[in-house]
Amino acid sequence: MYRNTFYAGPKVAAGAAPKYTHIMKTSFAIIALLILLLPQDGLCLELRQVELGVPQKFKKGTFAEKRELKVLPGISVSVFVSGVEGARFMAENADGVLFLSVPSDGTVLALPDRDRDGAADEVIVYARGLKRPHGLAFTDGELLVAEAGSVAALRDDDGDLKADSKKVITNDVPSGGGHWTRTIAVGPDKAIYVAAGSSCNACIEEDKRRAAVLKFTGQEAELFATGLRNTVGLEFDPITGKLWGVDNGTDMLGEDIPPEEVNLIEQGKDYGWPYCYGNKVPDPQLGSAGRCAGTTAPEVEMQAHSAPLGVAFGYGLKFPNMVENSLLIAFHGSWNRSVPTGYKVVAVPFNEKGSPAGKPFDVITGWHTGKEAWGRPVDVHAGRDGAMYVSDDHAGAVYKVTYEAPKKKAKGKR
Ligand SMILES: [Ca+2]
Ligand SMILES: [Ca+2]
Repeated sequence: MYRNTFYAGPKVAAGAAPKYTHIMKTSFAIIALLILLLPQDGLCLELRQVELGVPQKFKKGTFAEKRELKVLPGISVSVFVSGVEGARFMAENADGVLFLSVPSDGTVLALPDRDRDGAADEVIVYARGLKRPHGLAFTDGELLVAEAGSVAALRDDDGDLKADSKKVITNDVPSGGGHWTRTIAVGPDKAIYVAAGSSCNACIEEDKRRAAVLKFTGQEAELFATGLRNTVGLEFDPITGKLWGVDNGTDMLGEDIPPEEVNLIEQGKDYGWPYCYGNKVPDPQLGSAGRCAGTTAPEVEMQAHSAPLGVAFGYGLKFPNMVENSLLIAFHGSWNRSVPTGYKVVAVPFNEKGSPAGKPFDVITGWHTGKEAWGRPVDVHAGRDGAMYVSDDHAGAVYKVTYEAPKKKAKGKR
């Protein structure tokens, strides 16, 4: 459904009638000019099937057999680490070492690739005994970890990639049932922002800290934004300093409603849940047009039940402009839909002003074969090395995604 039509230009020209009027000539000139004005990398958005690269040491379990993905032309995907079942969120330290949370194990892992061969050399337990550690963020050399009920700062003083101290920043983070993941982002103001999803599918929360983004400048939570059923991916645009998040819509309303949302998350705003979804649409049970008028609509609506989790701005990636200048989103995939959807990485193109500037388009798909899912993307990270990293809690892996421009076809062919 996200089939992008940005490059429909040449098709329009090919299908035109042979009688060229002046107007048509002008149109052709404009189309030709538009084609010339396309970004240099003129990205073809048709996906191609590629084999997943699997280093010998990871050829077991899910990766014992040949696996394929569909990717934008020029993209390669390989296993960076495997055997990390329940792999969730990622962060990278100043030395380019990738960190990974495994909430089901209570651990945060460090995954150094010292020989830079594109695969983690070893899996080091950076910290253990944590309470469902999920969101990670580095700030001033410390690793902030969002746990169920708290945010802690972990520090490795001797550089062995094992934490030596843990300091609790706040205990004013709601724990409890329902959407348990806590994600975290550090603002340009140095404040800590934590997303806490709802305790239920659709209900009126007693704890105001649920279904909200909380802001911490000290130990006490401040309600920053509300009406966010389950915002998981949360990221500041490093250029504009604005906060963006993806929200998971209510289940059981239908196959294609409500849309999953990309929201520009701003102070004091109400994003609707449980009363409204999408662009101020009243929830059939709880909502009303009056109640919805004061809510903030999403910036981008996406396929219902895709389950968007981690997000990352692509700035700095060694990828085509359209991917680099985008908000990348990992879709975990549906459960509340007869035909599965999601199970992929998409990009929402952003313009120079830092606003979404087009429909989301697929970057990598294929973890769901149509019969079964052998993997489920969770988080996406734009590496300092220009590569993209994608975690997968089902296959228990992190993938490294790289790009090399496809060789141009020789002229005169076709
Ligand atoms: Ca390595
Ligand atoms: Ca240490």
